[in-house]
Amino acid sequence: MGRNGSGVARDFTDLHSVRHHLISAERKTIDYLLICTKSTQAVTAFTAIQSRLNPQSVVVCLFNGLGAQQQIREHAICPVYFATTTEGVSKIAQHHYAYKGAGETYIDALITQEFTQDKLPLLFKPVDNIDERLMDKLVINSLINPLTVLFDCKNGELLSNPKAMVSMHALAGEIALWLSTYVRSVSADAVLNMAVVVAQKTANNTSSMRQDIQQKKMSEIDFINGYWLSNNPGKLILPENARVVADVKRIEAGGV
Ligand code: KPL
Repeated sequence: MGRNGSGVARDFTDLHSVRHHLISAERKTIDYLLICTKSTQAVTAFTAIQSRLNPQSVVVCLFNGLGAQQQIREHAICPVYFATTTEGVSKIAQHHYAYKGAGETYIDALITQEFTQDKLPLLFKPVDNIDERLMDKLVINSLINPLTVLFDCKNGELLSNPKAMVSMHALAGEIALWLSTYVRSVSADAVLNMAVVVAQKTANNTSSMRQDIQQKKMSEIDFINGYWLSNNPGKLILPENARVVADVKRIEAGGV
């Protein structure tokens, strides 16, 4: 689905460098809708296509960040399931994307109310704790993505940059405080470790946020670090998150 809900032809190059031409079928009613836009565009894309859903349709939200999933669920007339993925794609030209590496894709196990496990696409691994996994992904994206923009580097390069690591430690401390206050007790070291492991595994990746900035697109910063700031009823002090949000927005607006 295009960002405005339109059907757009796209090219896709797989891991074996084979190029596929994909054309979306224009049918009136949508049975299964997979939303994998940017989180900044998910609600707009859903709203544009919503009239083609019926109560028997099934929607799956598959994008980074947190916040937009809940808004879509509140507006939908059909079941909405949450999923998260570490599959990687990169845009290599207008309407041409390349698969950059296999990751894991988890989906709320409640999806098995709609499909028996053998009918579920193999890509999806049903899990009982999707909310926790979405939160873990948010933690990882909060510690890696904005810093790759601010230090203009690949994921792995953060680990050898002392200034980036000072910031990553500070973000880990604030996010551990947020999680321990609102969800479950967790140490700053445990939070930091989650991001370090992923930065090592994806060392050669350009994070999705850095790609957005390089392509002069709006970043997902409000749905990533911004999430901790806007879901903070106890008014915890989170200055490093506030700083990276402001700095990424300044760069996004064309500043340095
Ligand atoms: O999800 C990612 C992203 O770039 O959005 C990570 C895990 C950081 C990999 O690049």
